[in-house]
Amino acid sequence: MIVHNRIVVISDLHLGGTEPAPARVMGEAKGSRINSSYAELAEFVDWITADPRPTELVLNGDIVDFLLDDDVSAGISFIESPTEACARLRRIASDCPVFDAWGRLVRSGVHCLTLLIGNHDVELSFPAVRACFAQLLGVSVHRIQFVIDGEALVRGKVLIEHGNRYDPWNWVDHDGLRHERALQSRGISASTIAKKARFIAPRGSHLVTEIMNKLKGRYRFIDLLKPETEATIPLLLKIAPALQLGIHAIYGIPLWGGRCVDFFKQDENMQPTDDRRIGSQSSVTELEQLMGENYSELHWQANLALQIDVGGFDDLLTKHVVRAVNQCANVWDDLKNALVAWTLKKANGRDSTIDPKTELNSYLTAADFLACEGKFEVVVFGHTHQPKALTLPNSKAKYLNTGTWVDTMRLDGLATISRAALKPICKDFARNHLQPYLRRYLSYAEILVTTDGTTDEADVYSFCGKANPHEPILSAYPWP
Ligand SMILES: [Mn+2]
Repeated sequence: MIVHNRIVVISDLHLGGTEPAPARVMGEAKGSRINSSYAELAEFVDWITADPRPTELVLNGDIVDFLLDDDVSAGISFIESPTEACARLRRIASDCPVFDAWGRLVRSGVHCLTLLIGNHDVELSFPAVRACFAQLLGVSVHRIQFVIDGEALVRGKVLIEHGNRYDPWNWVDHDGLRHERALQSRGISASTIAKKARFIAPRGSHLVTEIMNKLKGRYRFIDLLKPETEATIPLLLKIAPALQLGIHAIYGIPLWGGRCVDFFKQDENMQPTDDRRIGSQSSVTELEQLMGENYSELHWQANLALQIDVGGFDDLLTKHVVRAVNQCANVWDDLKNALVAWTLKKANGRDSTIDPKTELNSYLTAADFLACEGKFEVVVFGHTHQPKALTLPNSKAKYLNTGTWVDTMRLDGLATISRAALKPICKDFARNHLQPYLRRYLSYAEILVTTDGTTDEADVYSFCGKANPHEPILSAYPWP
């Protein structure tokens, strides 16, 4: 009889924030939570626990979300104090039944739990936060495996990682993070580290805390739309053109600390050529594409600000982003609605990422290269929030993406409908009446590895309740 090790992978749970309350003022949305599937997730974990086959449940990054903040003025892209990060984790767990379910899984003695770090939960790598996580599960920290420092997880011929390593907006400086942790473990405050050596959160994190969180009260759809770069940034610029300089400044973040002055480069296999550097080789072209003709003027202004004051990032944000955010809270009208919708339409028209059989080139190329180099049969990523299952062109290995458990808006239909038909949709967006557009694809990968390391089965499914756990990838919950 062939003995299998069963691996189940989920990612991008983004647990945290407070539950959205019904709007008191028309259109104003309260509550920052984006995952409304807490109960379903707990049911899913209990479904695994009840299975007699020993299973490793892998939480493949962005498990909790330290960037989801109801205090939008805070703008904290990285919680450097372990005490505060623990307090935040406890608050996230306080109304989340999933922590108890994970505890039951580990205490079963049959199954085990492994966590990888993503880009919204880097604080989970802190020793104190790992201990706190285990305490919340009611188990010893030694019974949970934490994969940190940018390592990938390998099980036989299966490679698992979050996937943000191939995303110039969300690449994490794990060396900087490790340095802060080394000090923390000795009880030394991070504030004693020279500014040059400090960990800097990825630019994508700053985009969330400095801009998106601040706009979310007015435009709740902002962090439910994917893909982030291709849809969200053009959309932000349509809502508030004055945000351009702020977005430019955020894109330049790797340069601000004065440490990472060299650009991060990806080789032809989309691998970072030097893991210690951040930035993007293609930053200029990419920004030109996103921002259009005003780019050179912005570039000049931002560089001037940099020369005047290396620590001038806060200033730039205060002057340009905060003002733009305040302005756009008052200038919403039908014309803007239409523009927003047309932007979405364009973004979605270009966007083949909705198809579970296609993947963005950077992830596809990176995964194919990894499979060839390491002779892997299966490569599993998360991060993009788009579930996938396809065969990689060169290696012929399987590529799985575990998608997300957060609420999702897929506006694929907009690409074909008339401008007139867009009007009621725009109105719904303006009023934060999003219920008709929200979908939940509770996706997971299930992989069977034989004792000699080869894979027998590897696929992505949607969980639609214990009675319907193995539904096709894009089956939305609730299952009919
Ligand atoms: Mn991510």
